[in-house]
Amino acid sequence: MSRSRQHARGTATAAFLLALVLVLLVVATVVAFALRIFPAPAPITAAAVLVDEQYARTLYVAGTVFVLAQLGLALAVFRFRDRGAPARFSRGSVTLEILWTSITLIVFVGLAVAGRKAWAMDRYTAPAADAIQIEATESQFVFTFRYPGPDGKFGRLDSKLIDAPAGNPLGLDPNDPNGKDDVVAATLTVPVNRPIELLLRSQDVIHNFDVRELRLQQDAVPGMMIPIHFTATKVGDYAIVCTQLCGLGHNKMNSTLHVVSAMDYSQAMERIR
Ligand SMILES: [Cu+2]
Repeated sequence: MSRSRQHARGTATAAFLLALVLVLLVVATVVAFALRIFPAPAPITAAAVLVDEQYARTLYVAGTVFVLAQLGLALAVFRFRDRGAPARFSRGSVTLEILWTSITLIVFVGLAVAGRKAWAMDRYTAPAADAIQIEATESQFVFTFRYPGPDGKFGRLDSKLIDAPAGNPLGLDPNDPNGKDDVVAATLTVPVNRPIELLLRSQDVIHNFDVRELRLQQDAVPGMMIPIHFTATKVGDYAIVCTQLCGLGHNKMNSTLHVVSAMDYSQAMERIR
């Protein structure tokens, strides 16, 4: 047997094994996603349902491309293996380059267009006129929520008055009548099926407000007041976490979103007042 024949047989095994590993990785990945081993918690807003639909669309498109590309790679690894002949150089194909670049462009623009409603509902649509305004202030490493009270007006804040140990973590000005009825709480309580406008602030570094069930995530930036809005449609307790690495205590920075009935909401407001 000539040396080149031995060589050809040897690379056939190696190429086959490499192609097989690729196919097995693809199968394992598809199975892991199909079985939904780590499912996201059920969405609790109409906007979150749209976000999930967009996620599924993106996953199916990207998943199909992934499977085709990896199987194509496995095929190429085996088919164009070393057969002992000198390698040929190819300059590629301009037609193919134009074709797959155009397809990629169409797919990406198409996905963006399909997801525009989900994005607009969260980001471009103003909150309903009767939305309840609640302020969310983040600091290392706590969330502090403030309700404007019966007058519907937030009192003035003064950073010089901030004194958490003395019970004034936000620096509420005691001389401002608008602030007299403001309610400050460590957790966020909202009535079910009511639009909520959350005003995000930060006292120190960049933090984040994230509730998985709302499919809503927004940074809180010092010096800015960033409004977000949502309407929770399911009573329950949901974790609020900070998803910006904001310091040593970041991993402990969390709070709870209580979505309660209208009656429980007014009772909760009475209790913390
Ligand atoms: Cu944080």
